[in-house]
Amino acid sequence: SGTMKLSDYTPSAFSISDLYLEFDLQDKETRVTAVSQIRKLDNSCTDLDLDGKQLTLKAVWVNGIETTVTHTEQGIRLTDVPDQFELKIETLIDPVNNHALEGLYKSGGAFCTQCEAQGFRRITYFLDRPDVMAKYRVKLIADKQANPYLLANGNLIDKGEAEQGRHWALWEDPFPKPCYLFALVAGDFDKLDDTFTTCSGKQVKLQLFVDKGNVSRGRHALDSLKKAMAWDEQKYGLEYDLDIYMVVAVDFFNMGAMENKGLNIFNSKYVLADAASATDQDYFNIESVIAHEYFHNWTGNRITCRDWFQLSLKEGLTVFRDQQFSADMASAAIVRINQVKIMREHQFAEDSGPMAHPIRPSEVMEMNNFYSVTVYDKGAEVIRMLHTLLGESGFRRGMDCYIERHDGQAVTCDDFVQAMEDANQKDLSLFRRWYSQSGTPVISVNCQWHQSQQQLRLELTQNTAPTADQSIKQPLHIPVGIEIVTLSGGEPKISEVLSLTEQKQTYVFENIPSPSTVAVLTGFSAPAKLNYQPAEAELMAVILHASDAVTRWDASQQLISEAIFKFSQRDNEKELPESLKRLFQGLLGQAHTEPALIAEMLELPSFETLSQQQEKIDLDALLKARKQLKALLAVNFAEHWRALFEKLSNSAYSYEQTQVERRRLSGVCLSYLACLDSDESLELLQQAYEKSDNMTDTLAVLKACQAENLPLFDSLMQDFEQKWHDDSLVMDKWFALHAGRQHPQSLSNLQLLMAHSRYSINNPNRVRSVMGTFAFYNTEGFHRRDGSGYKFLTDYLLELDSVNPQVAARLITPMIQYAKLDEHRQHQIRLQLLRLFEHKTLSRDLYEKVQKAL
Ligand code: BAL
Ligand code: ZN
Repeated sequence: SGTMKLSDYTPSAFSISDLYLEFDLQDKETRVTAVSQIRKLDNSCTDLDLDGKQLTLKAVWVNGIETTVTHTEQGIRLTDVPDQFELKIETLIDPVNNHALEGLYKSGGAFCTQCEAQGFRRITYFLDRPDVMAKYRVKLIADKQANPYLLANGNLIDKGEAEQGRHWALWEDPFPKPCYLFALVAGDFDKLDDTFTTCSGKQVKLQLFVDKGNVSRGRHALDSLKKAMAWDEQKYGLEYDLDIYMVVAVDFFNMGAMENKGLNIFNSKYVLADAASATDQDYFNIESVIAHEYFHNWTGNRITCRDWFQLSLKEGLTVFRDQQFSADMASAAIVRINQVKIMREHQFAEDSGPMAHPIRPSEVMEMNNFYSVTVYDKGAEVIRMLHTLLGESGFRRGMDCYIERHDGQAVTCDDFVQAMEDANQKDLSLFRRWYSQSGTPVISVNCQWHQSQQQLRLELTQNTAPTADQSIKQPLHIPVGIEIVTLSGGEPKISEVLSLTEQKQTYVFENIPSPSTVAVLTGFSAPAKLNYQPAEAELMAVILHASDAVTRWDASQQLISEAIFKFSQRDNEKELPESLKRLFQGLLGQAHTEPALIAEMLELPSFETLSQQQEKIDLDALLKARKQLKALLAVNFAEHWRALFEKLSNSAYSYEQTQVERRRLSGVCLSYLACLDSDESLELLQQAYEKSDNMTDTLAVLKACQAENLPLFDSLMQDFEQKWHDDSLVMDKWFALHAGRQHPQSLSNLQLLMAHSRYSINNPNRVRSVMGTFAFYNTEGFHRRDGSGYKFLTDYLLELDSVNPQVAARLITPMIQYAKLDEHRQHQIRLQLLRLFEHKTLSRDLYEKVQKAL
């Protein structure tokens, strides 16, 4: 029902060159007047169909003459329209009661908008599709006292006073844009001002709007913006194109942020930071999201998508660009490791579940469901592979060609690959399959060193299992990074990228005189899984001697994973394997040299990552095994954790790389120390909490106590709540810590959280911190054998779906990815999915997922 297909795309029969919008902003009854200049492109077409949703239509005029229209499923139809005409439409909308947070709504005291993907149709009747690009003029009229700031895209060209304490502002955006990039904001804020001088000497005004009283928390975002602007000029030669760039932080927002032309709207979580209230991770995320939205100005806004199936054209590319930026700002290896974790924990799960789709989906019921980790993160991996295959300068040539060729257009993923191909005279026809084929390829590795021939033979076989959306799979063009490492650590060291294009290929490396092994898929050179079990000694050699940090991390994670899997197959394992003893001994010994990398290597792979390595999981055994191993490592190295922790204390907080790395490692030490059931370690945790001058260290203590369910957790959390109960963003951390806690009463705890005065089902950040954390990360609680965790989520989804379907559809993810679980749990889940399925008024968002999961 209502499925859209990529293959059904047809160009619009009408174009709209100019749009004048007037908003008479009132809480419950905002009057919107839209005047479009329309031209018929397809002369055989007599009727004009416009999209519209939840609008009250007042009147329609064609060339000044009032006209009647018919209402359709999608909106309205005008029949027998002229070849060229002015269309004026007046509608009423209700921002205060818009809790779906799409279109125009109120966030706290401010009016704001979210139009991507299809929110503009909730503002006026329009051709709500990205290939219809118009020039906008926007007039806002509102009460002056409540809304001293009236903002829209582009440049402010006029303003004035109106009757009854109202005022108005007129904005003009010189660049034609699709309606999903339209934005307005009206409200009262504190403002931070800055300027950026572009490479051609143009002065750009930068303005950051935050809730009153939050000025001191906006500095980091503004500094990040300037870094991003400079980076895009230097790296890609891309300069900002308007005289003003505005960022507004709002508290009610479905996504992270939105790249509206010249007027970004952000979830306040990705803007506000200071040492006391934000963690290092928050600082990192802010820098990365600010950059992401800024980079969209070229990859997304100047060149946009022809249709929504092409979403990865702008998102995959822009995520790749923000990853490159982050790697340049911080530690490249750590940034990469964290991206690999996201792929393995979330994208692999999506690709093997009922919502599997290629990075360019071919069928969509609800577009909001395709703002996915596949389109974004796998999309970025596909761009990264192009970068690997073409090299830094080849990729830049391709980007230059893409921008020169398509500036001002709405294009396809294929246009992008074509530009890369043409700029480099390289055949990418096989590579294009990454855009149309879903699923995670598995690369099986057979590696043998032959002493007599001094040869290393490597046989690679690729295979992609059928996915829910596609049964037949073909070989892909996979760049496979390899590093040959001698077991002794001596020469030769060989690193290269192999181009695997067939199902099976053999590679022979000559002149390898000593016993050697090979690390495969180094740097996560492709979004693939490996079927490869090197011997322990080989993994150890890679961990010790490989030149690439990500490769060393990966090998250590594999060694640890195998120990966990072995533990999970036996009952009460009490002995730490020798290999792990040696690994941890070695890592702890060199911890001071690369603290962040060592922190990553010392941390056990997550439950989600472990699950993705197995066909079927014994959830209880796997959780238990992971815990047992952690406890053994804690006890075995108790003195090391303590000594290392003491050495890592920092001076006064600053968000600066060496400090960040030390805090990261110190947090890992705490997580092991919390496993030691001793007065001494409790004392240490308590002191660490009291001594902390920043949120990173504070949260590390709380997380450590939470993970081990220490009684200390309760008293610290009470203290934390007293200190922060007026600060919603910090309270989200408090909510998440409680919601993620394993506890026999975890469900009644959730109920208490949702009755808390700071909780609101209308705020997506609150919902995500409580129900999101529970469903995604409280594995014990959510997957209780009696099914009560599934029922709890389902009850909540039924309520949330009528408020905010987009957020509801995100929260259901852990419940539809159930194929690896035991039969009993699968059955419990299906019962709940059926309840949803039979619900009469289920949103399209949830319906699409539930129906595919059943
Ligand atoms: N375009 C939606 C938010 C983002 O990806 O930037
Ligand atoms: Zn984006």
